[in-house]
Amino acid sequence: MANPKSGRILDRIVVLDSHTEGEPTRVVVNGAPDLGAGTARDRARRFASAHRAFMRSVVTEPRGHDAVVGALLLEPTSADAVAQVIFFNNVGCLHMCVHGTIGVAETLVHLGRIDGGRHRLETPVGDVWFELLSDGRVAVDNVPSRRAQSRVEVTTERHGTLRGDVAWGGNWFFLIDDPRARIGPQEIEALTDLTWDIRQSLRRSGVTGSDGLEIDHVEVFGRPDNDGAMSKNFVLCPGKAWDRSPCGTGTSAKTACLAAAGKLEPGESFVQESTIGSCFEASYRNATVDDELPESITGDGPWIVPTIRGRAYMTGETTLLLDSADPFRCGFVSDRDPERP
Ligand code: PYC
Repeated sequence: MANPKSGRILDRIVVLDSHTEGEPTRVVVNGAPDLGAGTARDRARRFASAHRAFMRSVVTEPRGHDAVVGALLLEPTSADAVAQVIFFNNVGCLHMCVHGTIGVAETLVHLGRIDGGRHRLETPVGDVWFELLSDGRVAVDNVPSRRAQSRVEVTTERHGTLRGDVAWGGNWFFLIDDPRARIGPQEIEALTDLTWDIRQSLRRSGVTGSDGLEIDHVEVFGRPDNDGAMSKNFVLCPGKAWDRSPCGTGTSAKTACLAAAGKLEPGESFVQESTIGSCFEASYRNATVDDELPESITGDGPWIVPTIRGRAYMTGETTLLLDSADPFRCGFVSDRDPERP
C-alpha cells in the first residue's frame, strides 16, 4: 500500500529462517508471486523465467547473502502431500535441496502444521518423504540417485588434470576424492578457487549430466576430523557459495558412488562431515520399479534411494520490506548471475 505522504510503496514478504547443520534456509510463507496451478516442475519453470528479481530480493544482499537457500511453500497437487516446494538460491532455482527440506520440515513444525510422523513433499524433480525423528533430527528419503560416470578426466586452467565421478543426487555433482585435501574454514578460499576452476573446465569441455544438464555442484572429499565421520567435504554451489552443511543432495550423490563402487551396502550407515564440522548420516535402499526413475538419467551405477538425516533449528521470523524508492530493492545482479548484462 502507498504511503499517502511520500507516495512510496512498501511490499512485504514474510519469511521464516532456519539453519540445517549450519546452512541457512529461508522459507517464504507470504508475499510470493502467483505461479498459477500445476506441478512443482511447471511452477518452477514459471518462477525461474519470470521472477528472478523476487528470488534476489529474498536471498541475496541486502537482506541475505550468497549461501542462503530460499524455499517457496505452495499448495500441493496431491491431497496426501503436506506441501509443494521450490528451492532457489543466488543465481536461480535448484532442482532439489535436502538441507532445505530439513529446514522446511522444522518450519512446518514451527508453524504448527505438522507435529510428527512421515510426510510427502512435492519437488520439481519428484516427491520426497521426510520423517521427524525422536532425537530431533529429520530423515529425508531423497529422490532416486545414481552414479552416471566414474573417473572422468577434466583439465583445469590452474589445477592441472583431475579425475572425478559424475552423479545425480537431486542435483548434478562432480565428485573428487583427495585424501590429502585439507578441508576446513581456513581453506575456503583455496577450495573455492579449485572447485570453481573445475566447474568452469567442465562447462568449457562440455562434460554434463547424462541428461545434458549442467553439472553445477562440485564436491571435494578429504579426511574427516570428527570421530564418527567417514569423510569431510567441501561443496561449491551453483552461484559460487559453499555449503555450510554436508549438502544432502551431494551426500546422496556420494552415497550413489559408494554403492556403485561396492563400498557401501544397503542399510549401512555413512557419516559425511561438512567444512564446518557438522554431519549428515546417510544410508540407502536399492530402488525398485515402484520408484520414480527418470529415463533421461543413465549411468554405470544402480539406482538407489538415499536417506539423509540431519537437524535444523529456527533462527528468525521476519517481514522483508521492499521500498519502491530503493534502487536496490531487489538486490543487484552479481558477476555469477546468468542474467548479468
Ligand atoms: O543440502 O541438498 C542440499 C543442498 C543443495 C544446495 C545447498 N544445499
